[in-house]
Amino acid sequence: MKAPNLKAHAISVSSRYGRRSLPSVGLIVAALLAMATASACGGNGDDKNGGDGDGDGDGDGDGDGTGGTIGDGDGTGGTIGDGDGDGAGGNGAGGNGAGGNGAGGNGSGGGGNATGYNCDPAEGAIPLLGLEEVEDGFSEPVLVTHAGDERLFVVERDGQIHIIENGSTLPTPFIDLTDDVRSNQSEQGLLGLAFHPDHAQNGLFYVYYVQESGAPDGHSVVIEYAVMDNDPNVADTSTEREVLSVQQPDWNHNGGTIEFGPDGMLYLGLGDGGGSGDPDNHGQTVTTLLGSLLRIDIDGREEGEYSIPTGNLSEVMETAAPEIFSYGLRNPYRFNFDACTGDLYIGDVGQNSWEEVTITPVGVGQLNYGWKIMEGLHCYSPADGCNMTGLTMPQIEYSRGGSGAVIGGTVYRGSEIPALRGKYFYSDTIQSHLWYAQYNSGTNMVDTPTNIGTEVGGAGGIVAIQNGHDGEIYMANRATGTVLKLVAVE
Ligand SMILES: [Ca+2]
Ligand SMILES: [Ca+2]
Repeated sequence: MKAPNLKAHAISVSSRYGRRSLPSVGLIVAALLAMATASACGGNGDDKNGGDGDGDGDGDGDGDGTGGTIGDGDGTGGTIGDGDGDGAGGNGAGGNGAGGNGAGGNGSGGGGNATGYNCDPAEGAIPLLGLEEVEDGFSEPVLVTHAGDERLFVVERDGQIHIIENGSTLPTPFIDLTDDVRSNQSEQGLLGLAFHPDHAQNGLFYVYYVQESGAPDGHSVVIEYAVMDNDPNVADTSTEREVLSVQQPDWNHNGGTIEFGPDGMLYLGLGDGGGSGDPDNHGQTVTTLLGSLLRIDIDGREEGEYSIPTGNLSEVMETAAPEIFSYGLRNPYRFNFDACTGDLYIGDVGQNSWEEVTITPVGVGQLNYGWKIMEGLHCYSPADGCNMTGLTMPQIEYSRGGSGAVIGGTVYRGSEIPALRGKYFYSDTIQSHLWYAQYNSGTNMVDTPTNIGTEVGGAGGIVAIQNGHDGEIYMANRATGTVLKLVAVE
């Protein structure tokens, strides 16, 4: 594997399970890859929901997770796609043998619903593709995601989350945060939702939104909740716990994604604070959280509401705020981890000229993604002759063409369209484009993206491209109020 700064910035995924000695960078990288492979493909079941993983954490990539044998009862230990997704309680856990990642396994044992992520290689020819409506009637849906089972969770910008189950929306909202959420400006609102890796056992989930309180433009907050003891389809709002709060200096560039990584840490993308042209240079200022990718250990409570895992930026840059994993972002509205490789795909919305996607190999952090020294692959400040030393460049960029906003999507890991496995989907919500591209970790490049915006009948308004528990790709269209599924057209 080759990647800019890989040797310098590979990290250990240590965490709450304790820090391990690290034999060499090469082995760490190998171990991290092994971790991703083990957790995704080592067995049947949900890599998020854990199992009996007891990776030995010695960094040699030989994790011995036992999840594969108990996964869904068939013990095939094949791809994670073997999970039958029927959510038989007590089954379906596993596949989290965390091979030698130094984290000692993500599993907590028991419970969990099998997911259908399919990590097999792509096969066959890519068919004609289309978007099928799953459900309509939502108010500005900005995200669709899952909790490790077949339900789809739909996040509405003004503060409600709804569940689609068996093809229809449940009558009672999962949660209603309308009174807490500031959504009067177009980039504000309830923007992010992530389920704890052990959600099936502990019921915990996290929301990210711009809070009403706090002049001039609210605080961006991460709040933890648990579901009701007797009803996993309804949040227990009495369990509210504020995890993180960041003052917003302007109404725009609020990021929007929170997601658990393959290391079990919670990642949060914060924009540069807003305005235009990053007037306060937050992107390159590491003493503030704005303009950064944060990484915190939500289960480590010794230091307050979370703890700081090893491997963050401050280990190589003393002045950096401890929560920062990487920096130099303008507005990383949507990012996702590949469920099978753990690679991180960040869509960073551009200023006036270039939209970009940067793909970072699993576990690699302590990077500077460039803003506002650069916009995409081009100097921004200064406009000519900027110093690119040490900056991590995007693998994908395209012209805004006057206006645009990249929507970072996800990698197809489903079973229904085998030819798409490994393909990364992303869009431009304003230009109505929808692309797929194949990332090659060996060259750290993508092949020429294919634009299927016209083929699928337009992609305007799509603001989230996410996996369901089945690895298939679902989308939220904010403009039409619909949730869509990527399908093969007969
Ligand atoms: Ca802002
Ligand atoms: Ca960049």
